[in-house]
Amino acid sequence: LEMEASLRRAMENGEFQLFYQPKIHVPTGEVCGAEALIRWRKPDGTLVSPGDFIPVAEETGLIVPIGYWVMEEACRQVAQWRQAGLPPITVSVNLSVRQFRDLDLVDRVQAILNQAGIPGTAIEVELTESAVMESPEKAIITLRQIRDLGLRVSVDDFGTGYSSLAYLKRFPISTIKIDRSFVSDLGTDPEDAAIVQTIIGLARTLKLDVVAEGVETDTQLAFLSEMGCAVVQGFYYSRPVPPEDFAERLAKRR
Ligand code: G
Ligand code: G
Ligand code: NA
Ligand code: MN
Repeated sequence: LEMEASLRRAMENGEFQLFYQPKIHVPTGEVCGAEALIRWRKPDGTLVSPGDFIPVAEETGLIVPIGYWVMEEACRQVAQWRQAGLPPITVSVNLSVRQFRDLDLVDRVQAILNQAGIPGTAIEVELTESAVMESPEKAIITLRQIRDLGLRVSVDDFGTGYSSLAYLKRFPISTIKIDRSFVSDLGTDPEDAAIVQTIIGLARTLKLDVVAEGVETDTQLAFLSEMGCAVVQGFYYSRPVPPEDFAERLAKRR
C-alpha cells in the first residue's frame, strides 16, 4: 500500500524516466533499434529498478497509466531523434497484460502516435506469450488493430510461456524474442543450443524476425551469428542507458 501511494506520487511528480538498450544488427554491427525500459528516479536520487515496482504496478492496475506514460515518452523521444536527423530506428515498448486488455488501447496508441507526429512503424510493442495466450481469439483482433496502425509486435521471453504453435501461426506478429535463459548457456549446454536453433528455424519458417536477448559474451554472440540470428540485444553491447547516451551511439550507429 505504501508502494502504491509512492507510485502514484511518482507519476504525478514525473519521477519515471526511460532508459534505452540498443538492438544490434549482427552482420553489420550497427544499432538497428532499442528497447525502452522504465526507471524510477526517486527525489533522493536513488534509482529503483522495474523488477521492484512493476509487479506492484501490475497488481494495483497502476501499470495501465504508467504504461501509457511509457508509450507517450517513447514516442516523444523517437520523434525528437528523427527530427534531429538520427537514423530512423524502431523503438520497442513493453506492454503488460493489463494494458493489452485495456479496451482503449488501440485508440490511445493512435492518439499518442498522432500527437508525436510519428508513423506507427517507429514503434514496436513487446508482449509476453502469456499476454496473448490468455485469450487468443481476442488477442488476434487486438493485434490486428495494432498492426493496422503500422506498429510491429514482438513476442517477448519466447519459449518460457505456453504459446501454442497453432496460434503463433495465426497471430499477426512480426518478431520473436528468444528469452535470455536460453541464451545464457549457449556454448556450454547443447540442449539450449538446440532450443535456440529450433526457435530461429521456426521464425524463419513463419517469416518472422528473431531477436536474441541477454547476450553477454563473445561465445553467445558467435553461436547466435552462426545460427543465423540477425539481431541481438544484451550487456555485451550495452546496458540500458539514458537517452542522451543512446543518441550518441545511434549517431555513430554502433
Ligand atoms: O530493465 P530491467 O531489466 O530492470 O527490467 C526488469 C523488468 O521490468 C523486465 O521484465 C522488463 O520487461 C520490465 N519492464 C521494464 N520497463 C517496462 C515498461 O516500461 N513496462 C512494463 N510493463 N514492463 C517493463
Ligand atoms: O522482461 P524483459 O525481457 O523486457 O526484460 C528486459 C530486462 O533484461 C531489462 O531489465 C534489462 O536490463 C535486462 N537485460 C538486458 N540485457 C541483459 C543481459 O545481457 N543480461 C542480463 N542478465 N539482463 C539483461
Ligand atoms: Na521486453
Ligand atoms: Mn524479454
